[in-house]
Amino acid sequence: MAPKEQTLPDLPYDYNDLEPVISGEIMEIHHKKHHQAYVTNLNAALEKYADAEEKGDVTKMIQLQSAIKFNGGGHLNHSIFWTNLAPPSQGGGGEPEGALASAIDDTFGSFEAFKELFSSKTTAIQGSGWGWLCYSPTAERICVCTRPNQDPISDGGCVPLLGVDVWEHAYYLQYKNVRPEYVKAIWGIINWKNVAERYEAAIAS
Ligand code: MN3
Repeated sequence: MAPKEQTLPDLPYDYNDLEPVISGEIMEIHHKKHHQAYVTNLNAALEKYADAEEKGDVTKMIQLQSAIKFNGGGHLNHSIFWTNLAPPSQGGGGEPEGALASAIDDTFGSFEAFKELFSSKTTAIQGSGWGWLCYSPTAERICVCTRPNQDPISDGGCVPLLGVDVWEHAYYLQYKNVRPEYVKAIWGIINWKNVAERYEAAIAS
């Protein structure tokens, strides 16, 4: 059976709506080229996997795992990332409210302390990767974690709430090598409503 084709999701805002924090040029390349490439390569790998599965070729199926993880992770991570962001005119920036705000205060002491921890861990990622605020259903708490490459946070059983992409393609055209400035600026466009909805869904399930 042919696998269901994965598709590039539309952004919930225009490419230049996140300026001056993220330039329209970065957003367009990031979405149309990078994210699209993960989707295209994922579909190709899934198709080959289905073919290998039909033939019972376990060797081939194992060989395809890393391409599926890398491109599938890239597709999932970016799909979350786009919705985690919003222009200030659409509610981006500010601080979380409600149950998520309480969980952040309880876990990290304050919103400022959370931002500091998230920023320092995310900035310190060696090479390419992602910083995450996630929810651990087993520990029943939120936590800040990082992942290299496109490894999905769900690997360790956690539910992703907020991801920040620190691959150079996410900031280099604008911030050059200064990753800390990009991470500092991104707080101005975080869609806390989206993050809070993800948190509420995670604790309810
Ligand atoms: Mn990216």
